[in-house]
Amino acid sequence: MNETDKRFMALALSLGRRGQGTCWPNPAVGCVIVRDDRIIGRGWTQPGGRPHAETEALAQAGQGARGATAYVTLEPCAHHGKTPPCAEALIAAGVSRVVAAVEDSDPRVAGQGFAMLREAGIDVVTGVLAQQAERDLEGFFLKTEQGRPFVTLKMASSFDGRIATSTGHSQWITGPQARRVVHAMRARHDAVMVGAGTARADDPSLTVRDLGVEHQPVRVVVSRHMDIPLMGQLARSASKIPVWLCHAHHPDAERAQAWEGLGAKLIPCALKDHHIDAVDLLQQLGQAGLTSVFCEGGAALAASLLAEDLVDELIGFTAGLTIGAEGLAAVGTLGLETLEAAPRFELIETQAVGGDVLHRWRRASE
Ligand code: AOF
Ligand code: ZN
Repeated sequence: MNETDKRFMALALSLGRRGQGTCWPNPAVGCVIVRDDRIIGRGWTQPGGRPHAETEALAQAGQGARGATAYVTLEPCAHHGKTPPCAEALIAAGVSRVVAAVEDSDPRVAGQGFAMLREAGIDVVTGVLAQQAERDLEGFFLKTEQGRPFVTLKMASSFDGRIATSTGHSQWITGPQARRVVHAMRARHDAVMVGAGTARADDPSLTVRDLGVEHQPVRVVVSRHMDIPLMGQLARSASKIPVWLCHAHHPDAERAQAWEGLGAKLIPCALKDHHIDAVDLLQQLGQAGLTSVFCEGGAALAASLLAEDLVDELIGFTAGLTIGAEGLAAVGTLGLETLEAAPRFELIETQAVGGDVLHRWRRASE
């Protein structure tokens, strides 16, 4: 591994990130093709997951790819999908060297892409900036290995950890800058998710606004009885921007029909202690293709995800106001008796955003 390889891989990683939130169920891969130290092709996985990053980059490079080096953030695929495998395309283009960050965990690939390249006499180097690639592709790996998407739990709360007053007044705790940052975060996830209580109390649209971004994440609403107002913002926009309703089996037929008529996708989930089972919920979302979910509350959904150890990252926006013990706590009951049993996270970032503080935490490594 040399410095030049790292430099071009860093570029491939940044290109790969452009696809985040838009290319599910596929991973957001980046690719750079370099010849004589010059970049002759760049690509990233396209919306909906196809074309793959390599196809895009090879098309730009054209004949120049002969004898060039391809930098890819994920092992090139080896399977025949709608188009032939990327490994084959790289071989056919005459690339002489392939530098990859990480192996693909999809069982259809899992080392076979590298094997195909090596068999064709291509020099293959792996593991370049692997740690960064693993982070960027974590949701895809979780989906293929555990069947569930990566979960980010975001909460905007007062200094004393409240998300609303006792009368349910919650708009706005944090300032406009924090809200803008939240919109950018939404755009990088495959889906935004809230519980029914939040959908009723805030009537949110859960869209990405004012950023010049066209792509919208899926809006997932977790509601056992599907009791979300049919005249609300989510319902009104369901025909244009996807709404997925995760509900209990055997829903009220009229409500189900109404939501389906509006264009919503209905996802029946198992129950646990009279609530939607968070484990089953995430398995269903993984099966539907999502690799990352940005959960924006409320307290009950947050608690059920935390209780099942399903939160990979926490993002808090803390505002400089206090609401008091009568306010609504950010997280519902967890039934803990000792601190040892509390879900723990490691701090990875703090930042002032307007008049609020942003803090990001990651699941603590055991
Ligand atoms: C690549 N480059 O840019 C991506 C890859 O359904 P398909 O045929 O599009 O294949 C999806 C699989 O391809 C996906 O599960 C993952 O293994 C790989 N994704 N591979 O060579 C890419 N996005
Ligand atoms: Zn491919």
